[in-house]
Amino acid sequence: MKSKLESIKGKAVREVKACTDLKELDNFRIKYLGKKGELTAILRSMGELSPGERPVVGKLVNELKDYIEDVLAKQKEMIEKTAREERLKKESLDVTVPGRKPLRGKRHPLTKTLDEIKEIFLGLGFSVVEGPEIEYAYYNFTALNIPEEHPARDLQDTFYISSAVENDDIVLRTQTSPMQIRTMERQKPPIRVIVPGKVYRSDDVDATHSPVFHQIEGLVVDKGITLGDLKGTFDLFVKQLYGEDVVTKFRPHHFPFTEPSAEIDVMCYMCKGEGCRVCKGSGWIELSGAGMVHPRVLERCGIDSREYTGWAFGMGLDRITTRKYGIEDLRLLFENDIRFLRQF
Ligand code: 2U9
Repeated sequence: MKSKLESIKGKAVREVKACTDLKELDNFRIKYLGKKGELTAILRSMGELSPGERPVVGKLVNELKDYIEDVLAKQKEMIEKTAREERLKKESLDVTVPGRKPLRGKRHPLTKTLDEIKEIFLGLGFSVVEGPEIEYAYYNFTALNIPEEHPARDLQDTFYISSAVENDDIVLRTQTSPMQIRTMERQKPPIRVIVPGKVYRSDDVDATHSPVFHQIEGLVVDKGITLGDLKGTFDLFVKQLYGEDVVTKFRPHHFPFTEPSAEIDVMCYMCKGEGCRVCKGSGWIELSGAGMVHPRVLERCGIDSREYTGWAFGMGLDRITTRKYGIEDLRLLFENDIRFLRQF
C-alpha cells in the first residue's frame, strides 16, 4: 500500500506541474481528491484492511491528501501569478512614449486683420460696435439717403427676407452702415465708432466675389469735424497698418450717404509706388470709400447738421486680408479648411 501511495504521489506531482490553467487544475483536483477520486477510493476500501493496518494506512493517505492539496494550492497560485503578469505586460503603459500633440486652433486670417485694425482705431479713441445682420430697409437704405428707386435696392443686389413687415422690407444688410444710424439715434455726439461685420450682396461666387463678405466702417460726428480730420485720421491709420512711409490719395467719388465723397488709395506697400503684381502695376491700391456724412443722414437721426458735422468710411476686410497674405482665391476664407487655416 505504501508503495502504491508513493507512486500516486509521484504521478500527482508530475501532473500538477503540467497544469497550465485553472480548468486543468480543477480536473486534477477531481481526479485525486474528488468523490470518485483516487484517494477517496483508497479511503473507502480501508474496510478491507486489518484493524492493525487501518490507522497506519489512514495516516499515510491523509498525509498524501494534505500534500496534494498543498501542491495544488501552490500550482494555483503560480498559474494566477503568471496570468496576472501577462495581463500587466499587455496593459503596461510606457510613460516615456512622446504624447500625442493636441490639435490647436489658430486665429482665422480675417480675425487677425480685423484685430489689427481694431487695435489701431481703439488707440485713436474709437469704440467698436456691432449690430444685426438682418435689418429693416429703412436702416439699410432710407436713413442712408438711398432713394426708393436706387439700383442698390434691386433684387439683383440685395437679399430680401420679406417685404413690408411693420411697413418696411426686411433685408440682409448690404453694408454695416445701419449700425451707425442706430448709434446716432441713441447716442449724442461726440461719436467715434468703428463697425465691423458680415454683409450680404446677391453676387455669384468666384475667386474675387462672395455673397457674404466682411466690412469695417467708421463714423465720427462732433462739432467742427472737417474733411481734414478724415484725411489726418486715415493717414494715421494707414501708416500704422502698412508702415510709416506709406501715403494716401483721395479721388473724388459719389456715395448717396456722404457729400463730398472720395475713394482712398494707398501707395502700394509692396513696391512703394513703383508698380508691381500686388498693385497691378499702378503703384496704388484702392483701400476704402469715405466722405463727409450727408447732412440729410444726420438730420434723420435727430442730429442738427448746422451744429454737427461728421465723416465716415467703409472698406472691405476680405480684400485687405487676401492682399496682405497673398491669398489668391477669396473662397478660401470661407471654407474653413484646416490645411489652409493652419498656415496663418
Ligand atoms: C453713415 C454715413 C456714412 C460709409 C461709407 C463707403 C464710403 C464705401 C465700400 C467700400 C468697399 C463698401 O466693402 S465695400 O464694398 N464702402 O465706399 N462706406 S462711405 O458711410 C457711411 C456710413 C454710415 C451713417
